[in-house]
Amino acid sequence: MAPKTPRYQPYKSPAGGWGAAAATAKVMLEQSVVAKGSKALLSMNQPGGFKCPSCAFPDADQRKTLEFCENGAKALAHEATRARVERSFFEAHTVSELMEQSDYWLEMQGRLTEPMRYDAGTDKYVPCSWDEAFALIGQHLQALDDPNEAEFYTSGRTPNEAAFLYSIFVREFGTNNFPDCSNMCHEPTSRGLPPVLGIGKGSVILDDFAQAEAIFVMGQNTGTNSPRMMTNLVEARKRGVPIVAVNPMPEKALMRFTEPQDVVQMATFGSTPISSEFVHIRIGGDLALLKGMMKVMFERDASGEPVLDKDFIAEHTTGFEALRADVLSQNWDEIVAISGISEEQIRRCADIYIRSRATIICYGMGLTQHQQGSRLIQQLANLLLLRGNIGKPGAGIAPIRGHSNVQGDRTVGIDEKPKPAYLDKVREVFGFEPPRENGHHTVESVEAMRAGTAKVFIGLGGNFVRAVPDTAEAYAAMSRLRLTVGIATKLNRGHLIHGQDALILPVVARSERVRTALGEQFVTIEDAMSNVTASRGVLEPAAENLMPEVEIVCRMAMATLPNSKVDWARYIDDYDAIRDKIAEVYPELFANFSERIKAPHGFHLDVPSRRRVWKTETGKANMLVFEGLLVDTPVDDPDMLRLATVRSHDQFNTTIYSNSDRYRGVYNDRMVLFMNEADRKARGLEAGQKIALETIFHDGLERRVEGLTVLDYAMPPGSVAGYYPELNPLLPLDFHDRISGTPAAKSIPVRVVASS
Ligand SMILES: Nc1nc2c(c(=O)[nH]1)N[C@H]1C(S)=C(S)[C@@H](COP(=O)(O)OP(=O)(O)OC[C@H]3O[C@@H](n4cnc5c(=O)[nH]c(N)nc54)[C@H](O)[C@@H]3O)O[C@H]1N2
Ligand SMILES: Nc1nc2c(c(=O)[nH]1)N[C@H]1C(S)=C(S)[C@@H](COP(=O)(O)OP(=O)(O)OC[C@H]3O[C@@H](n4cnc5c(=O)[nH]c(N)nc54)[C@H](O)[C@@H]3O)O[C@H]1N2
Ligand SMILES: [Mo]
Repeated sequence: MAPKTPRYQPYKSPAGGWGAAAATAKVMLEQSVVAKGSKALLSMNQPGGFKCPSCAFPDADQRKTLEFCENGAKALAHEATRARVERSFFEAHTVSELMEQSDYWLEMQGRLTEPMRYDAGTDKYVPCSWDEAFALIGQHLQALDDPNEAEFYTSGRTPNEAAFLYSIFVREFGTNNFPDCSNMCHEPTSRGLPPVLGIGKGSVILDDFAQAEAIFVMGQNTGTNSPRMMTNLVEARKRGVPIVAVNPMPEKALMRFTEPQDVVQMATFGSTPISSEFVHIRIGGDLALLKGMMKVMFERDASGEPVLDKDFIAEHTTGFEALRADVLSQNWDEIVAISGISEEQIRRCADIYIRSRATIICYGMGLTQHQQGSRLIQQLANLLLLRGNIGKPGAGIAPIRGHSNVQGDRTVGIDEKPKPAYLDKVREVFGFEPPRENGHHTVESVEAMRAGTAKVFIGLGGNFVRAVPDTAEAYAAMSRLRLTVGIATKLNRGHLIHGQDALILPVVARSERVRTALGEQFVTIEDAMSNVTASRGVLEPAAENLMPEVEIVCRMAMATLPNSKVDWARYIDDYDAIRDKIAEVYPELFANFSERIKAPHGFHLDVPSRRRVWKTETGKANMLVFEGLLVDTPVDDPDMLRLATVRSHDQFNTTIYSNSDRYRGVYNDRMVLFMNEADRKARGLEAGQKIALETIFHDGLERRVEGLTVLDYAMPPGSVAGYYPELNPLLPLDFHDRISGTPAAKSIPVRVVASS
């Protein structure tokens, strides 16, 4: 494939619309799946069909006959692709040769077809039998001196049934080392919210969007990363609901959107303006904005206006006085300087918030991926609590999760810090003693690999080494392991960075049928609004020799734990039996799981904060104080820029669908840096010039990425953006939120240096 010429040209049309329709058709053609893909799309997110493998946004009960978006279609087309990676492919390329190829190229080779084992003699992956693969895993795990020398990663596409069994297998084996993609994602939600609201999940359901009187979308690129949510935003705007978008990038779909499924709008080239208020925040400025809004509220309250929900505050919360004192002690000059937002606009945002009787705040990685991400989310909750906006119709906190089942995986046991009550249940239900000490989250697992204390890595999905910070060090650390295992649909970099022994184990994908000795099985997933639904693939598996993830987990367990107390053989075939065990371990959430899941749209897991029941130590919602206005440690360097690493419109995390990002006007290039014109000129740079970036960090390690093209873009001063994962070499492993362990991928302190 000859590289196409880069082109930079602002996108003039509204987001969505014919551009989205055309992109959907294009990807179906590219992957040669027009007929098969179109048929599958009809079943996507419909009762009896499968759940979209892309994002975690819920589907509507009664909305549309088609319930998918452009990016869901891309995810499906890439999963259903005709391209295959067969043994002849591995025969033709050494692993070192494959390392020279781009992530995009690797992705485009297609679906994995059979288990492969690394052969050091030839530096190639060679075919192996499933029995051989599991025996190798068993041998390596049994040979460890301590079960804590193994790291068991999960990526959020894994369904509940496989994730639950994996959590049981790993605990019976003897460790809580569960690094998870969530550790890089919404962990600040999972760890930050429980002390405040008693649960680390959102309190909103889809129906709330129809009743909201104001919606804030903070640090989230809706039109790209959860496009089905655009329907809710469009509906809200048509009702005249104000939408406030808070983002350092003027993301296209947050400005204007054409609903591809709105026949009239499509035919008339119409569109709906989305944000009524665009808040062009500086990177890391959200805490100052939130405190500014609260300050306005406290000031207006002091002058006798009824802007606070005092009954709610008195009955349901603690910490109000301390919060007020902290917020009132902040001064406007600093609030304005740090947020980059004028006092006038902050007052306007506060006014929108005060006028609304029911407000939803949605947020994404722009808020979580900061050094104080968890505490920032806590302040967002405070803002909602001040007007009783949790636990009433049309209001609430809405973390927009990433992977389609990332929330479910956590619910069913993928947790490196398990609660004693849960461990007691596991012991009671399965009859073994699970380990009690905390295990590793993602950053800690990389640290263990670097230190040489980790010896085995098993990746249930995902592309760990490409997703984590400090790419080069992570590669080196992974390469020292004794065994690496990638359980995957597609070939990725994580399979090329391998231990002394290495396996690639290909799985049946979400859109494909799972057949066992007991007939066709289905799996379940939990969306970002706590709905659990069934997912039944409709396509034939991509190859004969693929294995369902559930079976892979069971067979790893059988090979590793010959004296296991768990009836693994049964679960290979009977997914209802797995669900019965989930119900036993989580009686409050999953009682009668096998029955309730039969409802066409599944069921909603209880979220106590929706009922204004606070499972905190005080039994109330606790307004916690976070002093100051900074979510990232200040850097004393006048040249410093804050770099946010973001997703393009044409990627799913480390999977690159194309090298273009049409809404941001970038074609055939991912090595770009979005920069404010004044910042560029101040550095004496020309637009289009190639530069390098260097991280400003205190550990003495040089972190540099070469060959980035500077593009003039409407970024706030001092804020720049570029693409993940290409810029991960700039993200220091130690640059993370201490509460959640989440790398601060949105606020890397960098400086521009000449490209060598
Ligand atoms: N098509 C597609 N869908 C996806 C994914 C994908 O890669 N592709 N990934 C999935 C996953 S795992 C996740 S977690 C989600 C991610 O979805 P998002 O949360 O939308 O993730 P990002 O694209 O990383 O960036 C979010 C936004 O944060 C903004 N931002 C950066 N810094 C700041 C800041 O300091 N303050 C504020 N307010 N905003 C800031 C960026 O400009 C960007 O618009 O999407 C999921 N869905
Ligand atoms: N700098 C920077 N780093 C980041 C982020 C950022 O914004 N900036 N975002 C972080 C976030 S939010 C996340 S969630 C992580 C993502 O980290 P991961 O979840 O580890 O990465 P993905 O790219 O989603 O994983 C893609 C791979 O999953 C495999 N796969 C796909 N479908 C299936 C399936 O059904 N089953 C199995 N077993 N495998 C499958 C395919 O082989 C594919 O190559 O990255 C994090 N890293
Ligand atoms: Mo994520």
